[in-house]
Amino acid sequence: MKTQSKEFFPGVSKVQYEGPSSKNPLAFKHYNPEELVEGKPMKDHLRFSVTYWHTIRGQLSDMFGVGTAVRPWEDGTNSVQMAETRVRVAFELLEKLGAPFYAFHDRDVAPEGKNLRETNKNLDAIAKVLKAEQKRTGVRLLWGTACLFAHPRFAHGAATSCNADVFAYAAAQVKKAIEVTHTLGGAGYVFWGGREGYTTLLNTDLKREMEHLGKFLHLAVDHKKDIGFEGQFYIEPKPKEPTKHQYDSDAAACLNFLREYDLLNDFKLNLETNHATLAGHTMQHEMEVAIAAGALGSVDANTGDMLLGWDTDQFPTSVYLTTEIMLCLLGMGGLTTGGLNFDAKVRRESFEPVDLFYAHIGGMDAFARGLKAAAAIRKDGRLAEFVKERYSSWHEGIGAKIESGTATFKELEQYMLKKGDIRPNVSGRQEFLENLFNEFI
Ligand code: XUL
Ligand code: CO
Repeated sequence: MKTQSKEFFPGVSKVQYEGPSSKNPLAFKHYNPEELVEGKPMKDHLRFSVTYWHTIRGQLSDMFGVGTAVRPWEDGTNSVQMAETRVRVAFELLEKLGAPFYAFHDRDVAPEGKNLRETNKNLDAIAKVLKAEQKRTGVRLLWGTACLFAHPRFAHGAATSCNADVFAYAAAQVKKAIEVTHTLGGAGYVFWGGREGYTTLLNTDLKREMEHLGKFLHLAVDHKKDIGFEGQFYIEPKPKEPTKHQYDSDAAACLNFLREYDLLNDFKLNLETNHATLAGHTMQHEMEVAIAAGALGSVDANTGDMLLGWDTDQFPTSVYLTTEIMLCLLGMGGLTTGGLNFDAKVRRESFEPVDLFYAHIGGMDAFARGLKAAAAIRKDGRLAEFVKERYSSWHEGIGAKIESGTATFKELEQYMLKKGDIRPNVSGRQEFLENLFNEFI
């Protein structure tokens, strides 16, 4: 393997922390990797990850026009040689950003061959280069996944396709993708069911398709155990796009699915902010639902545009949003195998290579601020105290009795008959709490 001395981002050196007063657009103002927050370095709280599909492969095309991305290293092919060059591009960017992780779909990193055998060979060849670059830089794989949605063979879905051969192809592809993820020491593996859903129920046997998906995931768990892969499996919910209705539509639907098919012990959720928006939820809602089930695993850190009803995958810049996310994460004791994976792309108008740096630096700084704000809210304690106090009627007397499971309907009726009636006696204080939250932003 020849070593490449060529620099792909010549105008950018290693991004440094310069503090809040810096005016350098290629410096961190808030993300200071080694700075301790609640006794832990920021980098370990945040576990930032760069996505290969957007950052390295994204061409910035949309429904109305071709890609605008200027990427001087691209030679116009999707050859294995080109794929190798892209690995060098990716790791230069990762190193310069100081991002500890990356994530990919199999087809992002290596080209599809003329059949599965050749495709697997291509993937193996690139996996070797990825491994060498991981070793050279210390960057790790947050998770791998398989692209089961771009190729025409998946038009009707993958695990939920009407065609059993497609299920078999998808199984073979996921088997290989898990193996490559394992070889690269991946901390996890994601299942996002790109086309696992339907566009019309007129042609769809919903029950059968869901059962097939359950079976598929069980087979994946079996294979994971067979090869000794200890990374975490995740499901990534999304309600629509590309199908009209995706089976993994939101956190609650995923949890129900996992419970119904006896998969809850083997999967956690990878929650994406823009998907929460599309589902009509806030990210905080999705996170609380997953945390309540002990199933929040990782975060695809992006954001949508409130005026657009599709998955715009923008870089997160709202400190309010990142504070909410970090409050949830700190509250659950932090990320373990998961990370903050920037499943985000620069705008079609932001087509220069340097824009990739501005975007990531902005996202990392926004999360660093969110982390600090969330830690300050926790240290202050008033918010947590308010919530605790709001439920104080459950701490003793009849509330404690109900919670401990010893009260009966009969007894509760007796209790209320004696008491007569009740009136709301505590304000929800939403506005007060919103003001309190803003004190820390
Ligand atoms: C698509 C999406 C995916 C998954 C991985 O909306 O979020 O990129 O994160 O397949
Ligand atoms: Co995603």
